[in-house]
Amino acid sequence: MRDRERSQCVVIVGSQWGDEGKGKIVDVLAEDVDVVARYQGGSNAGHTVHVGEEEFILHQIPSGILHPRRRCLLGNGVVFDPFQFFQELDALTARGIDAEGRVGVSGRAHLLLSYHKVLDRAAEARRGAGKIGTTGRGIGPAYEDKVARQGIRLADLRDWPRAQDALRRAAERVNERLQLLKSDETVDAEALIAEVGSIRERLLAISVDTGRVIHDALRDGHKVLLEGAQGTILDVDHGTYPYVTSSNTTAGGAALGVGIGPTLIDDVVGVVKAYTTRVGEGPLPTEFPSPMQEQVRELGGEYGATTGRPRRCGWFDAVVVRYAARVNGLTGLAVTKLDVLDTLPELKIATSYRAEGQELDDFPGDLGLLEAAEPVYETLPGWQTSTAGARKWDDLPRNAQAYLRRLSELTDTPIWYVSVGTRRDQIIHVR
Ligand code: 2SA
Ligand code: GDP
Ligand code: MG
Repeated sequence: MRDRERSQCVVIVGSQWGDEGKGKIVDVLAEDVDVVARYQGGSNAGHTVHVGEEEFILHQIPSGILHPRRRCLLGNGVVFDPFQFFQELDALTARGIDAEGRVGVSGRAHLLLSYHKVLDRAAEARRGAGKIGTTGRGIGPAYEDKVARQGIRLADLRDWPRAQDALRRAAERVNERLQLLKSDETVDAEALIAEVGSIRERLLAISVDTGRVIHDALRDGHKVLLEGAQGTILDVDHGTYPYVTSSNTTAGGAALGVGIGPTLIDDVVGVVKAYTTRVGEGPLPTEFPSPMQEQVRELGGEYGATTGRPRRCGWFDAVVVRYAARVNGLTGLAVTKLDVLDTLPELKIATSYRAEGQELDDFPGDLGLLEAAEPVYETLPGWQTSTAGARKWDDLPRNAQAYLRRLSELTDTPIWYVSVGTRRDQIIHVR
């Protein structure tokens, strides 16, 4: 039995298609940690945290920020949108959260600038019916620049004349690309330079070596959470490519994305909804038909926390979560939104898929096979009682316990936390 109380460095990873409630779980666990760091993604993320009557939706700032004194970092694996970040920071300050002195961004993080968003929208328009359904936050183009070795990192702003040259070259390149994409938009190099110049000093002041900060914190006996964004099935390597985001969302990306060695990680907590949702295009084998689709969307308030788009909903898919357990090396699960299922008379769980005459018990990498996949379901009785007030395992109705036990068995992962509402206190620590 792992002694999770003694773990110093824990990854919190989305284990479906994102929006599993990572923000809520990070906020709950941040009670007991010193540093929270994001390791990938950017302002495409929408992590919701409720404190008392107030709701906060965090896009780039880690979900530990609502606890006083926690150090909140954005690692090198993040594509960093400085304007959105300062907006978020200023909005927190205006709401009485003293955040400014507690945030740091890796100097090695790539900047995501306005032209990345222009390119994101133009590329989606060009894809037409084959669109990915991106958030339009510039994520794909920013990672493209990074991998093509033409990005601009936060630390690159220190040498301002050189950075200005890089911005001029970027504007030229982007304008060529926009023409190819048949977009009417253009980027003005001097306006871009003025824009970046206006925040340069403020940016350089928050630049840190996140790997060093985390390494030293761990050495000094402090606790660290590495907060994933999106989810396993949106990982650029392990997800439903090309219907994915452009980063490694999985736990392997955590060490890489903040700059520590993987041997420093003690535990990996997979956050899963008690059912399934996805926002954007691409296969979703257990998707509900109408009107169940709309019913669960309303019960769960399933709308994008960044774009407001309706999320697609479906039954819990144990094939997905079993795969996520393996790919991430999950040591425990946090099951969220159990309360959303409170009124349903019966519940289904997909235990395998049938496709092209075969039974698949593992999540296929072949998109065609996945698109053809018909889930094989197991049906369990519902509990039709409110779980919102449950604070320990024994408070849960027997059928809810049986449902959770079955999720754990099918995914071969112990359940460590069960969330039964949006509030901080609506959490069960399963012992
Ligand atoms: P992108 O913008 O290039 O990362 O989009 C690529 C795919 O990744 C999906 N994606 C997300 N899926 C779930 N939640 C995300 N964050 C927001 C939220 C989404 C929103 O918290 O609700 O508000 O729409 C997120 N970010 C990216 C995206 O839908 C594409 O399928
Ligand atoms: P994240 O991206 O993984 O942080 O998740 P989001 O914030 O995008 O979406 C999760 C939504 O579910 C948010 O609106 C949360 O407030 C809400 N939520 C989280 N946990 C629970 C829960 O246990 N019950 C209910 N009803 N809502 C929850
Ligand atoms: Mg979200």
